[in-house]
Amino acid sequence: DGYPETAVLARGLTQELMVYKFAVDELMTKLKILSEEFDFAHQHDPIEHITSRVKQPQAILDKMRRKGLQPTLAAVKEHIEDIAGIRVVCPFVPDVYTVAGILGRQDDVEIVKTKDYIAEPKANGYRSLHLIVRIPVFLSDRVERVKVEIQMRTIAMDFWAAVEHKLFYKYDGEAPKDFAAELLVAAETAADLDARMNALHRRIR
Ligand code: 0O2
Repeated sequence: DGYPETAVLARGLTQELMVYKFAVDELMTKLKILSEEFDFAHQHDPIEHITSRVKQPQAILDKMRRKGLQPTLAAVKEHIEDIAGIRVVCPFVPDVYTVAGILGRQDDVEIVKTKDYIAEPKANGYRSLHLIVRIPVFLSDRVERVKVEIQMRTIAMDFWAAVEHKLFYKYDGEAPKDFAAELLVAAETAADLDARMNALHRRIR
């Protein structure tokens, strides 16, 4: 973007971002094991699917600017907690807490922060359980403790969030008047669907 210091930082970040990929790889393996073993032990897989991503250097710098922070490597590491991101989508609401609980009890997983937007949805209706975890990554000459953001939600919550993300970005913050109210109703409809599906699941079991 023409700023020499951010160009230098973007290059430095590319190297730094490697450990975030390793942290994501480790957590993806943990979650896959959890999914498979829980299914075997309880005849129910609490995970529908998992996706992951490491934020692009430019997206990290854009977020620093939005937050009004100095674009230094130390500041990025401290303030951007979703450089490494994993999204766990579960069939039912209780599965979200089951997976979070099992993961949090693992010795090498440190829960840094929990934001429960399922218990307390955001004003726009957004629901998800967000965990910031820290896990050790063993490198050739050192161990790095790397932060990863894990977003956990049901299929219905994921549907709402994916579509809301699209609509919100399309309107660029200048949405029609009734837009927010419609989104909120849609989020409540999704939550109702979750409750109905969970009730059916409980009856079958
Ligand atoms: P993107 O484009 O998904 O990467 P932070 O801004 O992360 O430092 P904050 O705002 O306290 O701190 O984090 P929070 O509330 O835990 O939310 C972080 C991420 O959750 C967002 O990342 C989104 O992915 C998701 N999220 C939060 N609120 C909403 C929402 O209302 N709608 C949707 N669709 N997603 C949401 P980014 O980097 O903001 O965006």
